[in-house]
Amino acid sequence: MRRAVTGLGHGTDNAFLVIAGICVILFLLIIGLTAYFVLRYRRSKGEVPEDIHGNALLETAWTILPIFIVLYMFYYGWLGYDARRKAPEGALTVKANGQMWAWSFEYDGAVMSDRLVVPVGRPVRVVLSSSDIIHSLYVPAFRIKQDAVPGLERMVWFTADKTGEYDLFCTEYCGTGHSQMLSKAVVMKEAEFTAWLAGTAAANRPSPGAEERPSGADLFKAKGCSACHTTDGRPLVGPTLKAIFGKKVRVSTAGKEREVEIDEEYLRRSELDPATDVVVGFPPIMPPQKGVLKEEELNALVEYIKGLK
Ligand SMILES: [Cu+2]
Repeated sequence: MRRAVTGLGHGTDNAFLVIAGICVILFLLIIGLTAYFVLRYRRSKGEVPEDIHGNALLETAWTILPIFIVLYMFYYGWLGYDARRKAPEGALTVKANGQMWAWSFEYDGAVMSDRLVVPVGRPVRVVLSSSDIIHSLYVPAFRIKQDAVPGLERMVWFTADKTGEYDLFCTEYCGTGHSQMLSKAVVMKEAEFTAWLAGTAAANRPSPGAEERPSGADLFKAKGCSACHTTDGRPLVGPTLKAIFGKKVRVSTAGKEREVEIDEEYLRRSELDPATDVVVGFPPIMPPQKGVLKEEELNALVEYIKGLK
């Protein structure tokens, strides 16, 4: 598999190769000997000698040898594990948060992104958290995989050594939208990365004089809405939000079906407490945003959805 990481990534590959190599050797040895004995001592040849009972040397050997083989495998695994426990000083810190069903990445508490953007050749420390249940951040090209656990902070680090775009997955089954929980890890040259960071920070910042208001379109991605709702008419895990404002929709309210018009109040209710009215034909699985979204974020999202034509 394509690798785009220095140091630790080699350790992972080495551990894999060492363990796989030992398995292949053992497999060939055991199957080879079995096949040889089956042929050599087959009954029709009448060459079966008398039964052998006990052989101290042989039994000691096949007990002691495997112990060393297993310890050797453990040693290689330990090397990789130990090196991963502590990120180098001065590593760039990125906060990653998993939620059903999207990743969001935060730089310096200000810049938000739905992709993991990192500079090439610099160690990056990813601090993982989760808003709901266990997710797991997995970037095969970086040879990293670490669970994001609610209530705990977990850490993983790497140094990417090739620019480019790499697949980023959630690898802990986390519900209906799990397979949509995809993103990209983007490795940029240091100068490009600095420009990206500044550009994204400027886009996130309100223009001077304007009141502080996050953009609904950015929130829609950053808060993970886009993992389940499209704006182009396709249904996903949840219904599409294309041109829904003012439309009538059939919902299930406390087990009874009814028709409601999608107005501002409905949009607010559907975000804060989605279980109240569940659109018929979709599962009642959206996580409530009460206490998650700030008032201005909710307003921005409602405005954004209203404007989707
Ligand atoms: Cu997940």
